[in-house]
Amino acid sequence: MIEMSKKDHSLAHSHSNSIMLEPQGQGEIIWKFSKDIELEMACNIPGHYESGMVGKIINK
Ligand SMILES: [Cu+2]
Repeated sequence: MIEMSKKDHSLAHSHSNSIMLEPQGQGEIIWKFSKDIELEMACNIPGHYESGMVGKIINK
């Protein structure tokens, strides 16, 4: 996927709120919240959201 993102820049993740990983890869994003919040996080690769690459962030 990282190689694909070099060719199709719409797939690139170049800002601090996302990370691109190879399958089985690991990474870390640190988000700090100043209040209780519920968010949805998801992969933005076409078809991945629909395949279930989505989750919730609940900060309480
Ligand atoms: Cu994905």
